[in-house]
Amino acid sequence: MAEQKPSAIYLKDYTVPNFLIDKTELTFDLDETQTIVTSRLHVRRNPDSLEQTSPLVLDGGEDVKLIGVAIDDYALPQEEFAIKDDKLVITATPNEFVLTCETMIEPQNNTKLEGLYRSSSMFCTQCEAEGFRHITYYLDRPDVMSIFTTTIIADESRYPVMLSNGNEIERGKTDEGKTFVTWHDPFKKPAYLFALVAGNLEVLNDTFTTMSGRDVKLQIFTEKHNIDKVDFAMDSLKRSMKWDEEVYGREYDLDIFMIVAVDDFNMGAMENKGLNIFNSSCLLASPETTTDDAYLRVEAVVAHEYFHNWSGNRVTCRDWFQLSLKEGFTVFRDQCFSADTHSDVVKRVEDVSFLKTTQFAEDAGPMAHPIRPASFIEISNFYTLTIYEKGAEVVRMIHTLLGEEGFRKGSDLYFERHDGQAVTCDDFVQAMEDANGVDLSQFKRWYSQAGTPRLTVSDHYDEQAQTYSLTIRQETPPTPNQPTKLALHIPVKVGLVSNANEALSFSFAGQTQDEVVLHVNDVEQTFVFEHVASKPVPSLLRGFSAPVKLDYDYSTEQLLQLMSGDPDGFNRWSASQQLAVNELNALIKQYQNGQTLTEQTHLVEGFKALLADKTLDPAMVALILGLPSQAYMSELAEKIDPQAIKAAREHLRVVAGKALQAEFKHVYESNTVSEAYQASAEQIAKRSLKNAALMYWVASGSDEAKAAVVHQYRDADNMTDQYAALSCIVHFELSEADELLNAFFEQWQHEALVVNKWLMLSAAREQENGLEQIKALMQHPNFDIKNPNKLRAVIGGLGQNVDTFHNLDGSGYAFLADQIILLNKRNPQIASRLCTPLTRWQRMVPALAEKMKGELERIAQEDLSKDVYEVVSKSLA
Ligand code: B3K
Ligand code: ZN
Repeated sequence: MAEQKPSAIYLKDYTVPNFLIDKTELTFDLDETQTIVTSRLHVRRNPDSLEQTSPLVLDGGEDVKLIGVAIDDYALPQEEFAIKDDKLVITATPNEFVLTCETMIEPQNNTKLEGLYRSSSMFCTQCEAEGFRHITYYLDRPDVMSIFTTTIIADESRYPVMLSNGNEIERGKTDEGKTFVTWHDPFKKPAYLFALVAGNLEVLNDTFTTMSGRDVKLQIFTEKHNIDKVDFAMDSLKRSMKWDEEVYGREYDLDIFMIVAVDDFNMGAMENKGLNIFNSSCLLASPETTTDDAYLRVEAVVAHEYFHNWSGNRVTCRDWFQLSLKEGFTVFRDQCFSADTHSDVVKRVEDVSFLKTTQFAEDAGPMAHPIRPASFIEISNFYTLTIYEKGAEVVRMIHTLLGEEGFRKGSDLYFERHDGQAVTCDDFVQAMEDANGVDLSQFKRWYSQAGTPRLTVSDHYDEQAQTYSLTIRQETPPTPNQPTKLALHIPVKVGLVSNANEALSFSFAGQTQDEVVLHVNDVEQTFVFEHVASKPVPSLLRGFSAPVKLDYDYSTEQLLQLMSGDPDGFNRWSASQQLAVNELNALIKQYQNGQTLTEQTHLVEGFKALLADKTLDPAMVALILGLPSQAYMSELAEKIDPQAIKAAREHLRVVAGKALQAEFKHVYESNTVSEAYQASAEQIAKRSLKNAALMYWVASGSDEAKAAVVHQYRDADNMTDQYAALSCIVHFELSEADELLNAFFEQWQHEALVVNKWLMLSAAREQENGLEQIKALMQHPNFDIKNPNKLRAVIGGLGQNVDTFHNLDGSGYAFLADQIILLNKRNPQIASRLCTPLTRWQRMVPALAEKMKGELERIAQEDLSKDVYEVVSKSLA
């Protein structure tokens, strides 16, 4: 490890800034060899600070070279300032002054993709969370909010488009014949929302008329060859703007809203004020090159970033411990938008399935943290599933507790009370409490307590008294630095189902009803339902009303019954998953004991009823057919045995495929879409069912199915069908696998995003010499280690490749560790993300755990970036 170990910072140590910056004037002289940034900061002492004589300390970075600094145009001599630990320290300052700084940076050498950098032929920025300090010296913290005016100077022939936040206010020529453009953003904002783009870009123009009748200019910029792929994003943007007006009463505020697509981006997208910057994978869409899933992602990310304009930008975070204030709330908002646009049950199943697979695993590992962490070493490591997805679940629970109207009253008060401020999660909950006259103090423990609570449920039916009681115990397991846990306030939505598969009504709290939200707020509680006509099957945690694990000892018959008859669509899926999990667990045991895997399965009965039910949404049927994933079964396992899980899943799929061959063939054939491609709920649903059925049908070994899948590949007019067929062909190693994988590359080699799909599928392909294949992919001319999408494609594929990644000789883990070491300094954010599978080492079966741990220890020997250091040291603690 590095000589000096990076140290943590703590929420409890928060103090207000000693100085404020009212106005920020920036000039960028862009050039391929060096970029000169001049800043004029209108600084004054913060009257609320307890330190009225402290020096001015500005954040900077090792990549920022100071050329000169002046106070009120007096150039400071060497002895009047110092650079210490990347910070610019000025001991003596007036109480109010203009600080001028001239700095030099080299965006072309910036491989971290943080601050100002080059992607393809453009300049672009990424400043959240602490990227701005790599552009110039600044008070780079979200509670310092300023009015920005930005001038960009560049050679117009190479950079005809020059963008920044707000409105363009001036344009002209410099004495040297370069072009300058000045932008002014009238809204105060923290530096993390600053953005700049310069390049040779094409634009798609549109307009949106807001609810008060203002016309807003909408622009999406891409490189020339991609401009034909942004219509769907533009449409999504307009629908998001409308939705936020209708559902939250939020109107857009500037005269212009711009989005730019860039190829090299560490994450999905960024909500910079008025100038969102997107990873091209989250913006571009065309039927031929983009799958349905990717269309839905584009729609969700466009909405998410747009919604941040209020939940994040107009009201921002006081400090980075409050990150979930904007991210949890905004994820909740984008989830609701997608649910309203498509099917709410399908959307909920997808989101919950993702949460239970990935966030639950994080919450059970060495990086577990509450949605408002108490400390961190590197904030970039805290853009996590917990902050985002669990954060959204916490907001959703508030919504469940207050109801639609109460929640809206709360959000109105929150936006009105805090417009233009940098606030905390407490402020959010306070607004919800004040608008509704409720006390959420116990509920707030969700913000400070990590770990996934487990609810253990038992029941009793008293036939004579016609009462049914549910006893619920809650327990949250210990997590790092939190050995003991307090009881949480958990909303548990419950309904009762009769043996005849009908909703059973009951009286609860003096009211007759079909469904109730139980307030679980103690370690153990019993809830009594009265006037229950017959012994019910409980339908628990409907709609996944809280992010918890639930234990109730359902019999197979009860699960089959709920799967086909629960009036709550979400719980039909839940029951099917539980049934499949039970069967997979039995198969895993058999595999581990060296027994022959049983051919008997009740899941087939459930599937049969499901496939025959014509009233169901095809998308729901497809979701129910989806076997619990390798990752989900891993999350549930006491000790993860990847080979056993894989064998069990493959076996169950083949058994079901064979037992229901005719049914799958029929469903496959009757769900073809003959109309032109649309990313509509209806078409997506049909394609998802058709392709789910195809997988089982091919698994059955039928020659007809094999011919059908190859035919589908060759005949497809959209990427969803083409890729589904290719994945199936590769997965089952049909004789055409090599030929068609090559053909796929040949066809799409000029479409970077499709090449990524090819890289991923090729890397995930289970073959004897798997690791050699992966190494070859990383040498392929279309691979580029500097591009995070390509790296994620190959390493993501490796992660899915059970035989190669979890090879008992440890070679898969060693290869991953090599990549982490290679990227550690070059792109610390990406390197740190790549560590995730290794952080789970304690959950693996001993032989694999030891190998993973060995690799973490090897990484720990290196001179580590803060990002990788934090994850590795916490994993080994
Ligand atoms: N706010 C950004 C994420 C920034 C991540 C910085 N490492 C995207 C989003 O959540 O909308
Ligand atoms: Zn966000």
